[in-house]
Amino acid sequence: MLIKRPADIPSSEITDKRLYLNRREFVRAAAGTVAAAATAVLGTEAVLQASQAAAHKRKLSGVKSSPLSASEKPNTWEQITTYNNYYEFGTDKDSPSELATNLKTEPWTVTVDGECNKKAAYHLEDVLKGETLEDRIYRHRCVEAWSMVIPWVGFPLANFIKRCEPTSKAKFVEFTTLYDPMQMPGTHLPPAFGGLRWPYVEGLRMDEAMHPLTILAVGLYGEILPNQDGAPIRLHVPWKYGFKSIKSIVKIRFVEKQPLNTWQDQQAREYGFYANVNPNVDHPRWSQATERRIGEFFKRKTLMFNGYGDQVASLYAGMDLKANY
Ligand SMILES: Nc1nc2c(c(=O)[nH]1)N[C@H]1C(S)=C(S)[C@@H](COP(=O)(O)O)O[C@H]1N2
Ligand SMILES: [Mo]
Repeated sequence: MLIKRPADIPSSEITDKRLYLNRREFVRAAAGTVAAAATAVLGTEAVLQASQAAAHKRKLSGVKSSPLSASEKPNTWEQITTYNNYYEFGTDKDSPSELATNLKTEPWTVTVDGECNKKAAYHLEDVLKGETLEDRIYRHRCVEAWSMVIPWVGFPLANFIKRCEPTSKAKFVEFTTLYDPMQMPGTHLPPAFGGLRWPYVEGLRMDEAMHPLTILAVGLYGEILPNQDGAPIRLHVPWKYGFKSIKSIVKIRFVEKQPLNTWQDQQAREYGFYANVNPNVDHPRWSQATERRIGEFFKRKTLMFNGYGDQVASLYAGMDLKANY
């Protein structure tokens, strides 16, 4: 093992690093180690090819526009691909665009497991089989009170779920992101420096997962999804805070009990399971009443369910949304 896991690093070394490295530099140092190791194993040429695979201008064909799109002007490609949350590649907004370029997304396997009849390791091509890709312009609201409008290319998660034939015991769907410390320098960041425990896990109630607005996205602006945005396949649930929209999915599991999602597990006071966008329920450390659209100066009012209330409010009829945040 070339790279020390946080558990292998003596605490004296961590304390030492703290004296002269900030979080960002720590992740960069880890990234350097990973890149050096990759070069040693693959040779420089292979590393260069891998980074080219993630390049801009890889058009997806046969994309239809969706009637479910928001009628707002999307953010730019530049904004959507350089201002990201993807902690596996660092906690700074510009880290994922710099550190995720070499993530190997081909071939890609999504394992389907749990309460369903069609348990299998699906190649990405099989997940996409028979799907018409749609251009879906969705509002995207991060719990940190910024927002964007993103022209995803994707298809309804419901379509894939039906093909998996969940049993009557399947009440929730659990999703897991790839965890590969060799490729993901951010996973070396100890929790004391803002790191998480991996892999990243999210969950939806079955009716949320089956809702026509819930999509699996494989593209952006008509092109293959850039790695920093969750390539090759990520969830987008437009009426929920961004952290529900899990990236680079390798496992989908049908379960009877409510899954413990990463942020609720690790900061339960601040993040719940439902995470519906709600201007009336503040985050313990800041207000959720307004948001800053990336690229705009003035803040806007945050809308209940991120403006998708007409379509999703009925899912939560009779529920106390203050208790179920
Ligand atoms: N695996 C994984 N998925 C993730 C995250 C993450 O850190 N790791 N961050 C989440 C958060 S907090 C947000 S706001 C969105 C950001 O998506 P974007 O970078 O495509 O805008 O991804 C979500 N999915
Ligand atoms: Mo977020």
